[in-house]
Amino acid sequence: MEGKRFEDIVRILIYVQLFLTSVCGAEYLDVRLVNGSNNASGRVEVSYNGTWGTVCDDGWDLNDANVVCKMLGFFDASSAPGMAAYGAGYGEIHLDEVDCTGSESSLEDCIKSEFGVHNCDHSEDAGVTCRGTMTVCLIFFNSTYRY
Ligand SMILES: [Ca+2]
Ligand SMILES: [Ca+2]
Repeated sequence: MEGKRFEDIVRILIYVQLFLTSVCGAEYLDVRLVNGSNNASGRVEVSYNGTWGTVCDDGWDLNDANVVCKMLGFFDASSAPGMAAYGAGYGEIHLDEVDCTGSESSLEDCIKSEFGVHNCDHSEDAGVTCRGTMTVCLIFFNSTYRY
């Protein structure tokens, strides 16, 4: 009886985790927004091999921005400014020619260049403005992925 109840609880927790992962877009590629006026906007940076780098604005549009915002626990994006709208980054440019449909749960799942392959400079860094905080997702991220 005790063992059965424990199994049920574990099963429910696994379902909850799977549900939140699909709804919230939790993924393993780390993404952050830099230099925005709040935590919902900024220059898009992704971590690859332990190094933060930027994303080129070639082909950057709202579909791509939607994926970034979902990864961060927001509902979607309201804009996808390019041309270093949130300031030019430095160091690596990790991604170029990003071509998401908008339904992917991670930039990794989108059509795009190989990491580090690009014809850009930092004056073309991509940005996003996100909207619609999904509180349940933020709690989930904070407890599962961020710390
Ligand atoms: Ca695109
Ligand atoms: Ca390009």
